[in-house]
Amino acid sequence: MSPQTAEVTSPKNVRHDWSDGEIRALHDLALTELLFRAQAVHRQHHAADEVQLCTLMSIKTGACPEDCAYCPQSARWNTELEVERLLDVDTVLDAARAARRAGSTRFCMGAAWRQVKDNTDFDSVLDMVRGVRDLGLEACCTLGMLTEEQAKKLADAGLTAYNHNLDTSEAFYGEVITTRTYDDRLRTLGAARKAGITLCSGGILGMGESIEDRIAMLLTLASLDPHPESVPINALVSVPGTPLADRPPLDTFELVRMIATTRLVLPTSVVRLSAGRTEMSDEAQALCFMAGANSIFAGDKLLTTPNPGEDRDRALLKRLGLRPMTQGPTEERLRRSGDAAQAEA
Ligand code: SAM
Ligand code: DTB
Ligand code: SF4
Repeated sequence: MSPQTAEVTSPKNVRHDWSDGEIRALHDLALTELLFRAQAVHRQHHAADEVQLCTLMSIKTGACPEDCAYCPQSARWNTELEVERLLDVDTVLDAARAARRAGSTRFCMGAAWRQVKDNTDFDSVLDMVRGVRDLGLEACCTLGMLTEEQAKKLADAGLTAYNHNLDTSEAFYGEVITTRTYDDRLRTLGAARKAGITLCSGGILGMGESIEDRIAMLLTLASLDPHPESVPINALVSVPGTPLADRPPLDTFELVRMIATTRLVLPTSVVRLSAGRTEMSDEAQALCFMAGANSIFAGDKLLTTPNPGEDRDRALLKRLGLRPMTQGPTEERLRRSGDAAQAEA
């Protein structure tokens, strides 16, 4: 059995039968109690002082046919974004090498596509994946919808994870995106999982969704078996020109509650404090780490919007006494489940 096939077995003590009432009750605990419980669960499965650094790169930017209301890359909104066709493989691998030098253990490549097409661009992405893996980094891609055959090709190239966010609840989804359905999203996640690729799937807070919507999204994520190994929690970056440009900023404690609740219902997943950190204080980020977040995006850019940058993050981690992980945790998990499978054989 290959390590990636072995991963498709749920670890023990992880629940897939949460109810929305149970999740809501956790979410609404006194913040002190919620943080205490989340920290206890975090320590059962993760090192308390380690944070994974990941680097994002937009490998194809803008002119996307989808109508995601939050996204600066949709062709429907006038966001003055510079459109860029697919970057060449060497440019991407140079960036991956720089990311590794700066301490990242995962390199995530994002393309503003509705779906992957079987063409030379996809062949280049497969070369990028092989190149990133050869550097010893975890490789993640987010390329839109995938067929099972395309997922298999990505798996064969060595892809560690596929990012495809549910973004919000099924009920609120149509308020944000009309050009694809929640089921389309779940189908792509299923295709990636079937190919043996680990899943990265989470959401965005602050788009006007209710607390019920946030809980419903967590319930859907926690119902997946196995759970997504990686769960990004993004605070909306409100970009001028998008329909969500004028959303008020997310309340820090609402973010912290969601991170802690995510940690409790998805105990073994890496919880990523993703977009929106530029607007957050060091104290807010510290609370997110206390709540169970154990990964951030490093570098001064996310896909198209600003991120705090190396200097500020180095200072933040130093101030908090946190260490960047030296090995990708998903990689380690795949290796361990592969070893266990071999021992059983
Ligand atoms: N086109 C692919 C897709 O939609 O799956 C991949 C790229 S897309 C930019 C990746 C994710 O970035 C989205 O699913 C969304 O969760 C997140 N994202 C995009 N714009 C954002 C924003 N303004 N604020 C926070 N997150 C955002
Ligand atoms: C995720 O959940 N957040 C990242 C990554 N996965 C691909 C993307 C955030 C994008 C923020 C808006 C931008 O920079 O364009
Ligand atoms: Fe396109 Fe992805 Fe942005 Fe939606 S989130 S507009 S699919 S790049």
